[in-house]
Amino acid sequence: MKTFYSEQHRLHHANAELNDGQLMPCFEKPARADMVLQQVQTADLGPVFEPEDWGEAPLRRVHAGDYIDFLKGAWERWQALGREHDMLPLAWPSRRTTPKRPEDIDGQLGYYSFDAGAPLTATTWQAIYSGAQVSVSAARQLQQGDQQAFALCRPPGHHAGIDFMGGYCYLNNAAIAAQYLLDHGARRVAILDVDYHHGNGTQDIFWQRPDVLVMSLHADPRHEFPFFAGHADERGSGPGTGYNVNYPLPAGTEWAQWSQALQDALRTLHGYGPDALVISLGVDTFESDPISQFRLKHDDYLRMGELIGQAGMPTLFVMEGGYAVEEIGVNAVNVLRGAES
Ligand code: Q9C
Ligand code: ZN
Repeated sequence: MKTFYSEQHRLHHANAELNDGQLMPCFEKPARADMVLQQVQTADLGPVFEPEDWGEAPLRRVHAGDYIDFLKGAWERWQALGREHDMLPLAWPSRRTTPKRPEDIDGQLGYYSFDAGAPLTATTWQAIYSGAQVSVSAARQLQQGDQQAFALCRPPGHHAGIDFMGGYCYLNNAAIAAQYLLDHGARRVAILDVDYHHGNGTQDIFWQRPDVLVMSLHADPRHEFPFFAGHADERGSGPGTGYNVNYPLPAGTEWAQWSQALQDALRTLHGYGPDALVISLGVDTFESDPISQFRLKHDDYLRMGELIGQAGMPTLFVMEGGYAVEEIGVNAVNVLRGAES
């Protein structure tokens, strides 16, 4: 299958994140994408292409215009205040407040985020813009008739909602791809999120919509980030009721239990009958991931790919999480090889 990739991901390399009460070097770093690209080449998965530039329109089909404008202009406003370090939010609206958008840049950082896990740097916009172009370019390949394609996006996207960033995510690459497919002939699209964390941003974007079935297998939010979304009783609202399906799983989950949830999701998928499938491909379910608590092994990712491939649908894989940097390439490419077989 074809891989889409842009070197520009390197332009997002933040200094620190808050972990266990301490500022630590970011887990989400450029070496992650390097390892995946290296394994795509080592495993001879197929050719690697630069994305084309589709402009901002596909991003604005999914995200609020004011949010995109904020991301684009944030650094300039920050710098004008004489600040040189990465931008991080420090205040959020709480229950029983009416979140009016503040004028101040610190206020707006909180307004457009749900955590402090998405630092903005001087060149983050260029990196996330190119990541979204990678996703659209790969989606276009499906629309042109390829059965499978791989969008090697970095930073990831599934925690980014209509108008918020968080959890290392800014633009929801998988959602942008799904919307692109709908805008170019698909009647229904399904997103299956296999990242360890709940895809709260994707859930937010399609919450009220029946034209995108969103399914996520993830760590139970009672005990794991993003904490405030991902429960099994969250099923969508209005016309979207029933088109959001969550599979919260306990810490320590191994392939036997994980794959049962996957099989259930695949049955739901067939009942829905979409024209295309988008996989939010996080491999932070790996047994030695430094921030996660599932126990999938290298070979389990081959089985995962096989089961997804057997669904027989045009499938776009979009890279999400995975922080065991040395292993991320092998695990991600195992899914892709399994799907092709
Ligand atoms: N102590 C993705 O995988 N912080 N995002 C966790 C761990 C947030 C993960 C803190 C993790 C976000 C795309
Ligand atoms: Zn994750």
